Amino acid sequence: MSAQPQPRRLENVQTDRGSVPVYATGTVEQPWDSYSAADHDVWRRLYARQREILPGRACDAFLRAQDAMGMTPDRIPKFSDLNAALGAATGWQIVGVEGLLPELDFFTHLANRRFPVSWWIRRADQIDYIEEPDLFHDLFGHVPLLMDPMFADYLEAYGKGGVKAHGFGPEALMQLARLYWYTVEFGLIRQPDGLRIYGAGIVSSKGESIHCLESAAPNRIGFDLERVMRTRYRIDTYQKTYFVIDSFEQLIEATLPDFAPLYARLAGQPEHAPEAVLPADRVLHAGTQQAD
Ligand code: HBI
Ligand code: FE
Repeated sequence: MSAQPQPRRLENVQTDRGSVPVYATGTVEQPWDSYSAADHDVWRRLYARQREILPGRACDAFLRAQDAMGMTPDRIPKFSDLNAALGAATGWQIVGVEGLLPELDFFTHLANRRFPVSWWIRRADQIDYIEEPDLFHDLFGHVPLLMDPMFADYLEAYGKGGVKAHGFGPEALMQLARLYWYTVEFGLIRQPDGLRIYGAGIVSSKGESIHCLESAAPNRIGFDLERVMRTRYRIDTYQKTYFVIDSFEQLIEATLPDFAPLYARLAGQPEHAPEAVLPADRVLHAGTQQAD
């Protein structure tokens, strides 16, 4: 049985991720007592499955933080418990929401060190894939790195940049959405002992956790802010390109400067296809783009 009621759908908006539903805004108290045994079981199965494959694939900071904040497979965590650990580590808080928020609401939460988490979890028949961010994706995928001081600062700076970008129009917002996609959702990081995952869209997916590191198909390219902001992305397949950072410090350094001159420079410049490899790229791996 799924968690009820389902979020209230307000409208659909067109983005380069396709048509995306926007839900009722506002934060909600996590209705923890209303989770069914089946809901807890979905959490348990997903948690166990990911933690089995993530050592040696997810970055050390992610795995360490997950343990430090007390996430376990036993049951769906209480937001209030996680908030105690988060607050002490970096001052971030999670707030319950119905689902996707309008961009400005989302950015405003991040700018104030609040991360919106869907309160409901997917059904058992959606274990492998769900289009909308549910509690497992948000909590398991996004929340652990909020314990990391550098990543915590990056996400706040991103939110502040997003609030400002609203004054620059749809092109700037699309470029910022690409930055989010290729870092927070699908980013890879270079550790001394090899490439690792930090993106929430990857660590919450078994298939992509393996594909992004082990498949010859996708490109793996050194992170460059302007390159990323010009690159379209796919929402219907594994990524064609992963961008690799050297440290979370690199991300915060790239994101702190005012983006206004950047938007001016990028205006009217051609976009890059999701699978493009360019002469100026720092190529770690040029993908075959063949199914494997
Ligand atoms: N809302 N709850 C929620 N979670 C997201 O990840 C999210 C969102 N609204 C907008 C949004 N992401 C995207 O526009 C990002 O590109 C910023
Ligand atoms: Fe996400």
